[in-house]
Amino acid sequence: MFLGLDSSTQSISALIIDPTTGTVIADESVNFGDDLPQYGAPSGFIPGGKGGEVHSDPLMWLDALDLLFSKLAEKADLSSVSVIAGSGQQHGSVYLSPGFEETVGKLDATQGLSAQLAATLSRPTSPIWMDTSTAAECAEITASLGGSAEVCSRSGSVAIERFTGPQICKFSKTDPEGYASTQRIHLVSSFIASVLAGKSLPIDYGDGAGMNLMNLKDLAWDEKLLQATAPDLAAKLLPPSSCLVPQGTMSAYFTEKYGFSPDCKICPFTGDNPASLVGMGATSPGQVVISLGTSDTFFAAMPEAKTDPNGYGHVFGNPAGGFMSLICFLNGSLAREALRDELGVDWTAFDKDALTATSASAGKNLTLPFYGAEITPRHDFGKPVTSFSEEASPALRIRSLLEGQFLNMRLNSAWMGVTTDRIRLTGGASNNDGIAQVVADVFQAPVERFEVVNSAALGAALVAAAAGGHDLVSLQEIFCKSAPGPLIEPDTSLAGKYTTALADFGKLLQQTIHAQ
Ligand code: XUL
Repeated sequence: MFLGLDSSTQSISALIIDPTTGTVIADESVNFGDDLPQYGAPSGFIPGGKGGEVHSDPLMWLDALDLLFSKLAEKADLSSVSVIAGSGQQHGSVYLSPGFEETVGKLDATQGLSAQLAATLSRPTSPIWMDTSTAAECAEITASLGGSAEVCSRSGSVAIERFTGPQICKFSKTDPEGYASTQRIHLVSSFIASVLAGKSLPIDYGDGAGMNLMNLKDLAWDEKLLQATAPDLAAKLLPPSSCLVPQGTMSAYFTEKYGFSPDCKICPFTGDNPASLVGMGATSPGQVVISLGTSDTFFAAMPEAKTDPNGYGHVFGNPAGGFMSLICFLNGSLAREALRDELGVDWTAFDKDALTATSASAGKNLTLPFYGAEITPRHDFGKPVTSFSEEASPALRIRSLLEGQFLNMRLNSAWMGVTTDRIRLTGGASNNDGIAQVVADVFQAPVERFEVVNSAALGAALVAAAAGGHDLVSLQEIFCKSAPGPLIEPDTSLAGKYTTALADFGKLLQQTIHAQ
């Protein structure tokens, strides 16, 4: 059996699969806020951070790991787990003193993890992906590399506040002593993997690409980026590695305490987005995942490392090999809800019948669907911009907003150079037939609904099974099932209209950005 673990912002989850029967044997989760209220982090991070700082307590993650395994041991025989793989919320970092390496290798199973490892933290808290406090460091790194384009072409992203490099840079400047006493820097993912293995395991290519430090060409730490970020940084990082190759075995602490086998192998952990790519069955180029949530995200596999010339999208390693993109759109459900409220309608106005009634106008009326600041494209629009009069009927305005959202997605994912063969749609709004049809029509690709509750933990379990000799693509065919219901086919008669609309949308976008 194979175990996948995901350490996310609000919880840590584990899922055990049996690939021979294609079943999930057990799954368990610990919610940081509910199960560990003593940390005062109801949403998984320490509230009240100043100047955009968002940190978490790594000891909370350790207590959660103990709790998770004690619950899981009641449900399953953990001695039959042969490989563990995992993922973590991306970008978050853990800072460790020289004592870590020694302590983590000889933990006492009669005590807890947090009590024994607390003294090995050289920084008591960990900045996580929600942190936006490093604008100055991003500017510095960008300037020393000679511009955003250079940072992006090397690392896969322009310098981004939440990415680990700028966070490390800030720590080294604000607490030089704390930084100097740091022997090892881990991501959330590699920290958890290292605790399991009882020794530091490397950061993987998937999560490593979310640091503004790894060069996509050779998958190694980039000398110039390291130098621009902080002194002696190379020595604090292990060389990046594939998450498919186990690099350790379960430490005695876990074998004694929870009954794992000493032969249980541990893979380097990856990021939650790369793991989700696996859990959504989308590691082969052509399969695109669109998640419709508060913000919308678009992620997809790419055979080679291409980077977004505009610097909006990110490139991470694909656990199956090659690369993946992750593109976030802030104006997702928030924009759909804003229009719904503005028009005083309910979601039935977004239904398939309501939208089909206006399909003759497909692509005719353009809306830049941004109710405030957007990151793709990076601009504060203030309010939506339309190419038509505000008097347009509610039905036309809804069609136009949705088309605008997905034209923007199509436009800003074109740099990947991958043909969209099939879209896997997930997240709250994916249940809406009207919205799903507009996605299919704008992209001219069939849409499949996907309901995976914890795609990162499932993806990690599949990585563990692949590391144990199973074929990753076959595993995805077995475990990554679409929701019941037919495939939503695109209306191919609209293809030409959307090609024209895409060009017009791009022009309106440029005009608006330059005029504002
Ligand atoms: C990706 C990102 C988030 C975290 C959430 O760049 O910041 O998706 O990985 O866990």
